[in-house]
Amino acid sequence: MNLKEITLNRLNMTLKNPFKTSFGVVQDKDFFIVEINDKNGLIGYGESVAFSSPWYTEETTETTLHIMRDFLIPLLKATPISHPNEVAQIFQIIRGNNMAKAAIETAVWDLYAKQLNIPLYELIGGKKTSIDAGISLGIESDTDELIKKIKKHIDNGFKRVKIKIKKNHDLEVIKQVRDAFPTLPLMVDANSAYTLTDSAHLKKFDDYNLLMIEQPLGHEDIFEHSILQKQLDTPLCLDESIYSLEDVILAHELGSCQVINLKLGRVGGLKEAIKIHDYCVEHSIDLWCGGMLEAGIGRAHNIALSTLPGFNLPGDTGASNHYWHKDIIIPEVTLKNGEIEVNKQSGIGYEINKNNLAEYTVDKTSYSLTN
Ligand code: OSB
Ligand code: MG
Repeated sequence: MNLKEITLNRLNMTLKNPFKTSFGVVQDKDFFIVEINDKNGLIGYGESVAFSSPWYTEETTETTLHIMRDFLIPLLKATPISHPNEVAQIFQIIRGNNMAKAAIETAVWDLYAKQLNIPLYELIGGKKTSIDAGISLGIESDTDELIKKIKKHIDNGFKRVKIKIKKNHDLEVIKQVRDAFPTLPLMVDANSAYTLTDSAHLKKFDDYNLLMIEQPLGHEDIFEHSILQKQLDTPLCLDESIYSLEDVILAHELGSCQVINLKLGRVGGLKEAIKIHDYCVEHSIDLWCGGMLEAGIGRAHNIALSTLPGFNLPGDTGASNHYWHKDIIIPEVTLKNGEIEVNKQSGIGYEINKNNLAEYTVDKTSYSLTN
C-alpha cells in the first residue's frame, strides 16, 4: 500500500454536555486522530476511542499511546502490506489493546478506499444509502429533565432512545419514561451495574416493553448473562463483554443475549467487526453499531460500518452537534428525519477540518513507515 508515515494527533475536546453512566461522568475527551500517509500524498484517518480512565474497558488514552507508539507502529513499519485485512493479522501477536489496534487499522482502511477512489462503505459491501440514528442519554438525577430531553430528540426524529441506568436509579425512571412515551422504542444500558443476585429485580423490567437491556452484568461476563437471559423475556444485549467473534459465538451458543452492540474500537477494527457482522447475519442475531462519544472521524467510520445489511437496529451514532460545538470533519454529520445520509466521497466520506483539528490538537508526533 506504499505507506509512508503515520502521525498521532492528540486532541482535547470537551463534550457539550457531561455524559453520566453507572460508573462516572465523561466530559473531556483526550484521544488520538491517527493519520496515515501514502507515498502519493493520500491520507487515511482513524480515531482512538479509549477514555482517560479505564471505566469502560481496561484501555486508556495513555495505554493507547504506549501500544501504538511502542508496538503497533514498529510492526506496521516492519511489514509491508497490500490490503488492510493484513493489519489485524500483523497486530495479532500483541495481546488485547483492541482500541489501539482499531485506531490504526481503521485509518489503513480509509486510506485503502481512497487509493481505490471509492467510498469505504462500498469497499466493505455496505448497501444502505442512509442509516437510522438512535440516541443514548446519560443518567439524569431529575427524571422530568430526562423526559424533556427525550421529547426533544423524538421531535428531531431519533428512531430509538437508550437511557442509562444504575442500581437504585432504574425502575422508577423506566416507569416514568414509559408512561410519558407509551410506544417509544426504548432500551436501557446498565454498563455492568448489576449482579445475578439482582435477577428478581431485573425481571420487573419485563413489564415495560423494552427493546433490550444492554450489559446488565459483569463487563467481561458471558456465562452469567446466559442464566439471566433464561429468566427474562426482555432481550439482553452485550456490549462490554464482546471483544471478538469468539465472544459472539460463545454468547450465541450459551444463549447469553439476543442482540449485539458492535463497536469498532472494542473488537480491534473493521476486519473483526465485519466477521462479527457476517456471523450475526448467518445466525439471525440482531445487531447495531454502538458509540464511544466519538468526534467526526470515529463517527464517520461508524456510519460506514452501519451501512452493512446486518445492522438491523438503529445505533448510537447521531449528529455531530449533539456532542460538539465544532466537530473536526467537513461536512459535520447531520440528521434528516432521524437518518444520516451516507456520503459517497472516497474513503470515510468526510474531509478533515484542518483548522478545527489544529485548534484541538495538544500534541502531534510523526513516525516514518519506510525503512
Ligand atoms: O455503554 O454504550 C456505552 C458512551 C461511552 C462509553 C460507553 C457507552 C456509551 C454510550 C453513548 O452509551 C454512545 C454514544 O453516544 O456515542
Ligand atoms: Mg453500552
